[in-house]
Amino acid sequence: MLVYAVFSAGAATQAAEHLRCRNSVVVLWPKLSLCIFLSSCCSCYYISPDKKTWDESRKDCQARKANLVIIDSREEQALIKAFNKRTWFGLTDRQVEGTWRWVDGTSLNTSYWVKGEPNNLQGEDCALVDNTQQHPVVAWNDVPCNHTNSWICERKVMFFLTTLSLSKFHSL
Ligand SMILES: [Ca+2]
Ligand SMILES: [Ca+2]
Repeated sequence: MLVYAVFSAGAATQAAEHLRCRNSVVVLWPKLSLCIFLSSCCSCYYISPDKKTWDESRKDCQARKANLVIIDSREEQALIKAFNKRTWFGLTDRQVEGTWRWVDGTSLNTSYWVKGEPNNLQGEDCALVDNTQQHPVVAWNDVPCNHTNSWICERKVMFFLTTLSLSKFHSL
């Protein structure tokens, strides 16, 4: 079973809609974060209410002991699309034009670019999720890194549902 703990005001409704479809449990939490518990791994997310450049967004994530989200499954991409916000995530081709890398240095294997993207139209080196796309999953576009957008941080957590407790959430 998949259990999602949602503690975001803005994204909670959208995420809850998404999660209901997946027969999951949603737990509301009075913090701007969201945790997903799978059988083998867990991630907590932060969905920003404000907007910053890609670099500023990444710094914000690092200050939360996290990083811009690395999307490594279709399910995770669908979840992030379901937040329905125009958001930065942890993918850039800044170092080598056309070679997209995640913020942990790993290369891009599976991608969800909108048709015609990435096009590097204005020297576009940072990727975002375009919430205006109708497709439930495909939504990536490359845009200039100095544009300001909302962002999503991800932090992997090392505990399982059985050990879930209020104190552990607060310690995040
Ligand atoms: Ca580029
Ligand atoms: Ca583009």
